[in-house]
Order: sequence, then C-alpha cells, then structure tokens
Amino acid sequence: MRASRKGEHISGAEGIFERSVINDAVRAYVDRAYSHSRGLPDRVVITIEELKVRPVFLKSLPVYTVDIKTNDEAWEFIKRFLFSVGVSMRAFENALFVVQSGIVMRGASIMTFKTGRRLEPDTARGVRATRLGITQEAEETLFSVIDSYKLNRTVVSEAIVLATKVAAFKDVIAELCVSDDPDYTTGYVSSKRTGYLRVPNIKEEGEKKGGRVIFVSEDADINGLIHYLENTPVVIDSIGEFKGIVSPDEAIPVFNN
Ligand code: PML
Repeated sequence: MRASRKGEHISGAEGIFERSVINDAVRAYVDRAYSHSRGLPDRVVITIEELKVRPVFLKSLPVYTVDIKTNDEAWEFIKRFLFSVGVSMRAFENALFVVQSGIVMRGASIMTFKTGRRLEPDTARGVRATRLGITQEAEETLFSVIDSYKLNRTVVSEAIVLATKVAAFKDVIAELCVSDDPDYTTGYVSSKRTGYLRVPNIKEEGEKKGGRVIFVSEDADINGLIHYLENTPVVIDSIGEFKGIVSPDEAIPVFNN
C-alpha cells in the first residue's frame, strides 16, 4: 500500500499473505492509509502480486531497548553505535542530513559506510524494502512479546521484520531508522551482529522529519542489494530474543576482530 498527497509520500506498508486472508489484509491497509498521523492521502495505491519464487525464511533479530531519556542522549548513543560498527564521521553526518532534511523519502538511502556516498539511484525516492512478511505463528509470538512490553504491535513488528530483511544482506553494515510519523518518537539502529536496538527520544514529538539509511561496504553490490530489497521475498518464521532495557554502554558492541 502506498498513500500520498499532492505527490508527497504519507505512508506505505507491505506484507506476504496466504490467498485466503488477502481481503482482510487489503481492508486493513485501506484503514491504515486513511488514518495516518501524517494526514489524509489523495491517492492510495494497493498492489497485489503473486510470489513467483519461494521466500527466504529468517529468524528475526534480537531486540533491545536502549535506556535513553533525551534527544541528545539518543544521538550521542547513535553516533557511538555507528562508529563502533565502522561508520565514519562523514557517513554519519551525511546520514544525519538524510533523516533531518525534511525530504520524506518512500524508501531508504543506501550509503557507503566510510566515504558516505549515496548509492540509491533516485535520492528523492530511495529504495524501499518490499516483499517481506511473517508467518502467522511467528506473528502471534511476536505480538505477545510486544504486548508484554506495552508497545505498538503494528509499528514494532513491521520494523523488526524490515530490519531483519535488510540486515541479512551480505554487504549491509548497519541501518538507522527515524520514523516519519510525527507521533512516533522511537527509532532504531540495527545490524546482523548487534541485533535491533530501539532508541527512544530519537526525535521530538510532532516532528515530521524522518528516514532510513542503510550503511553498506565501500564495494557493495548495489544492484544485488536493490534487487534483494525490492524483489526477494523474505518471511520471518521464528522470533529472536527480546532482551529488555539495556544501558547505552551495554548496547555498544565490542568486536574482537
Ligand atoms: C516506522 O515508523 O515505521 C518506524 C518505526 C521504528 C521503530 C519501531 C520500534 O519502536 O521499535
């Protein structure tokens, strides 16, 4: 589902479903399109496509919530985290521009982690990860954990599914996400090695700016990555651990190699 107003992106969502639940899924997407806090769309596009290839099945990333109380603490943590996985100051600053510029992209920016070059072919649109889903059984497990932490089921589960798909590509170093939903002030940083780290207070309440940056190696196979994000179906069939609240120091990875 893609919802926009005067050509500007409002919201988007996708899933992989059995034929028998498609009608319900479409109804739910229409409801979402018309109830987003970014406003009412004047155009909603729903596309349904049959999968032609068998999905890749993955276990979701382990989830941590970093104990962050202020916006300054959030960005100090993000900077430390990204530096710890090898992201350079230049790439960090370029990523900051992407998530704070106010240009809301439908998809993610893809950025080399050292030189900070943007590799997405269309910098206004970005690259959107689609063809991702979760089995009914895994979703029930995930929802019950999310409920136990009193979090938003839809937002958190979809973000974990997406981050898991992104992190699984060989050339991806890390991902940074700031929601463009003005009501949602928790974002995340993630990578295959560290898991999915929820970052509260990543932005101020009411702020519409947001975005995603996928940091990749300097010699990343960009065409392979775009093809993977847009076309390879990925389904989460088991759920990684929810590790609760950790301090920023505990969340910064220490790698021995
Ligand atoms: C989004 O708005 O889709 C991104 C939300 C990212 C954070 C979700 C979470 O609370 O873990």
